Amino acid sequence: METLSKVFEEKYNKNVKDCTNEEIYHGLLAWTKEQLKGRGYQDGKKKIYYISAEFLIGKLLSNNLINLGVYDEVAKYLKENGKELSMIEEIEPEPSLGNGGLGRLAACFLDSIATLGLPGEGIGLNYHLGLFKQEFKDHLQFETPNPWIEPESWLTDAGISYYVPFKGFMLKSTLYDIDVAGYENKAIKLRLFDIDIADESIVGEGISFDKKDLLHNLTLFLYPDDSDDAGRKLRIYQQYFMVSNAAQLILDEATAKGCNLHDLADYAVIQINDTHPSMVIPELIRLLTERGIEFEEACEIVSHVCAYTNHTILAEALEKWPISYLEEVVPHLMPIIRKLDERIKAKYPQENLAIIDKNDLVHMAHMDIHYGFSINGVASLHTDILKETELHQFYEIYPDKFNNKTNGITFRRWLLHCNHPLTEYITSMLGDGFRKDSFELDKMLDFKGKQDVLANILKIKQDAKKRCAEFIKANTGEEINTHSVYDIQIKRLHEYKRQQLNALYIIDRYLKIKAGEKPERPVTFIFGAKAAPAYVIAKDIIHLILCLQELINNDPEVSPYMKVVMVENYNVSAAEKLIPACDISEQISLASKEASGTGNMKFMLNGAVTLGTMDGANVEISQLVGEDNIYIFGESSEQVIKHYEKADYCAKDFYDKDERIRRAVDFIVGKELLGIGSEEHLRRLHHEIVSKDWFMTLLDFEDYAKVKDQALSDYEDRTAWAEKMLVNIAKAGYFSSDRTIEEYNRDIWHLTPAK
Ligand code: NBG
Repeated sequence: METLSKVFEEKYNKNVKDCTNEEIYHGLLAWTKEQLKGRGYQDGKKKIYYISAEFLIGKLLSNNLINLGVYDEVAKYLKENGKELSMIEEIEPEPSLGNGGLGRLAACFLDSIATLGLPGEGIGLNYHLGLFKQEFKDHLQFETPNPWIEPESWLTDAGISYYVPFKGFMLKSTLYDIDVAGYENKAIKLRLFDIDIADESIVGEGISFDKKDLLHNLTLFLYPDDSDDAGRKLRIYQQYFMVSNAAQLILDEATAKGCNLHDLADYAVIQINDTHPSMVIPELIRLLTERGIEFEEACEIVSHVCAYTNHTILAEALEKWPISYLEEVVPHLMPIIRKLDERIKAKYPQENLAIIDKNDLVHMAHMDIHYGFSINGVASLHTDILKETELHQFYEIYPDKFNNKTNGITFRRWLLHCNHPLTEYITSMLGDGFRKDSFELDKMLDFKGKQDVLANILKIKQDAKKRCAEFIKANTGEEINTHSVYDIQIKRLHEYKRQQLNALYIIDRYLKIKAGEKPERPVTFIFGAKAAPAYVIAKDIIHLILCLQELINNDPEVSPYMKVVMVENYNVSAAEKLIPACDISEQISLASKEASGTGNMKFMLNGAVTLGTMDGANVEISQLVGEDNIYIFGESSEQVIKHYEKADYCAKDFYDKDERIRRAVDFIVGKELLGIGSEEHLRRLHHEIVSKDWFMTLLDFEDYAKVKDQALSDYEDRTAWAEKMLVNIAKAGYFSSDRTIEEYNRDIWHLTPAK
């Protein structure tokens, strides 16, 4: 800790004892960056380039200290000097460079790539103001900028620039790097491209700005509102800026290592994370042909370099860009995309395989599948659905390209960092082998039935609930009962994830309590979610939850038995505080719609029991823990897919014939909530649920309520519940992102790990 002490002396001319927490944070930041550099970087002939529009990295200080193996030492040193590392962590701003699972997965993957010693880097954009910061006012979501880049930050100017051509102008990039330490291993880089002339002062009220002012807005926000043409075009500008920089960097790095371009696949493999980076395919072909390679060969080369991951079957996320947009933004790519399409049409004339369809839309995923060598889904059920339904026509012509890579999470952040007491307890039971080999957690099963162990697990959960209650108090102002059941649903707000189903259950329970049915133990229903700024119904659902929070928590007849809290500005840091405290993990998407889910894995690892549908990775969780240790409800994905095919689901039928459902749904527009909230929002949501309900909330309501009641009643047998917690923790080993990345490497990337 001598070098660290020196930092404070040199930087502030002070002893650490006399530094403020801000000064200590900045001192630690500088010191940690030095340590990271000192570690060196993973290297090798061939490298994985993980290109992603999102990297939801979270705060970095503690994680870096853990991966550098100095966390305990630093914490101790600070404590001896009267300082608390956990307070210092609070000072770090959290970058919001992602929406949800897709971006967080990318961050977990970087941690695992580094930990496994694989040469690689992440490539994305340096959004100055992130996604947005969420604020609640009048029970509604408002968006404000979320600046995170301070004069001293984790970013380092890499001294690398490229020119990116657009129609009529060029933009010069600047590259910033963030080092990502492997756990007890060398580092890799997250490389974020930016423009120097980005100008935050063009942002007006909320997050509004001139979407056409490209010279100044290009890297301000992640996914600007795509509800209008200007917003959608800005997205294409961003995507092309990202991949053109990436392609130039990749070719430069490869040639510097001796690549002659013909053998690019020996030097580089690109993972295309959803369709946002798909233009890297025509861009690489363009750059290769500029450097003298024939078009046909360029196609061949690129087809051996690019691999595509699909993260959703929702049509809205499978990007299809009108030719006219691409002509306007990147006209130089269009001739290439047309040729790529003609080559396919010559071989496969079927319309549903085309890159350019008859409405002049360019299907980005189709381009990835034809011109990539691998396509993977992110959980076993999801991959099956891609093969059998969603992308079946492609599976028929390219069966060998399809493979599954069930998602994972980094245990360094989602156990070691966010739950020190549980980590220490597991270590005391098993030793610390599980930190590197997550499957060792399985050995916890040997402690099944051991009363002292079960009691300790319950105690650790109880302490986590106390800490979480403090966080909730600070965030929402609400006091919650730490002996209540913590039932948590935290994830992006989307109708398919069905936060509205949870809300209907809450209403149903409220009505029962009002009618005199007093439950044995209180429940706290905890939500956290951002809604996309232009997603009207998602915002209406937030409105409903916030109105319920107000109504229920202020009703002295009901609030002793239940409370509702919606955490404001849900982000990675909030997740780290909520997940260790959770009893029941809500994973209630409509079966077939959640590609994988990764929150479900974080919860089980921290000893929560899942209440969920047979969707995404829930299926694999249920297979691993067995039916006694999970609560499954709802229609299966096959049944749901059939409902869609036959178009035979009618929400109104459920509403008409089921009194209980009707009462809960009508409560949305009853006098209690109308007295609190906005009639416009509540009526629109009510109408949506009764007359559309695209994601079949009412179909699963009865079963959901039944199974949830069962879980709540089982919770009362504390020993039996602790046993479920233990099995969930023990079986979480499979969901380490180290396992996922090993599989990517074994089946797709074929890199040699550094020693
Ligand atoms: C999300 C899915 C999740 C999945 C993550 C990571 C998108 C487009 N997809 O189910 O909805 O866990 O990707 O794969 O964000």
